[in-house]
Amino acid sequence: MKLYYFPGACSMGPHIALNWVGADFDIEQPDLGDTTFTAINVVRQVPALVLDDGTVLTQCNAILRFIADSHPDADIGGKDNPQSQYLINRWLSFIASDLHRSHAAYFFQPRFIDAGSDDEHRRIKQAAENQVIALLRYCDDWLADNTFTAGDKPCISDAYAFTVFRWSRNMAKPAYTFKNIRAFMDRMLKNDGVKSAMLREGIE
Ligand SMILES: N[C@@H](CCC(=O)N[C@@H](CS)C(=O)NCC(=O)O)C(=O)O
Repeated sequence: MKLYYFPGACSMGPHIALNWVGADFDIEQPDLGDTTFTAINVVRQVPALVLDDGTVLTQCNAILRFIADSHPDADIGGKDNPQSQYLINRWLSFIASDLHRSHAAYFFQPRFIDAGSDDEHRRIKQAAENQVIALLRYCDDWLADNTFTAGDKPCISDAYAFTVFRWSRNMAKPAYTFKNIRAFMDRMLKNDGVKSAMLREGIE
């Protein structure tokens, strides 16, 4: 099995989950423009997970769900419990569709305006940052009463949340300055699967 990734990108969510289930896998940073990689993922994004039989899996949440469901004993996806699965899926959706996406305009303004000026880029970046901070406030409120996003032990939505929380570190109010998010991140930083993924990806 091979996970295509970039250090600290959303692919770190699946990386953490693969560690949690004890999977045997290689990792590789792709050249997004190279035809070898576009043959694997035509939309030129990580993560992509290539299984031993050559099957290619893409889309962070689908990969996370696959890892959890194919390793039920690891219990990181709400095993046999529809209510728990609902909560995990709800958080996966929120992180992908809201939190992750809001960062896109912060990092890549030219994708959001045609031939924009520096001032327009600056305003898009600021608007994106405002949106991220509002969403982080919601996460912080939730984590005041919850140890992890969907219960009292780490699951796939935590792997993704932890990964995306790191992206705000250069914003005016980074995720780690929110008290409950900080406590969540500290818990995750002590987790072996998280530590191993960060080490292997070469990030602090
Ligand atoms: N909807 C995709 C989003 C993947 C995505 O945004 N990947 C980013 C890294 S976090 C990427 O590969 N970006 C490269 C680019 O867009 O040029 C998923 O859930 O897998």
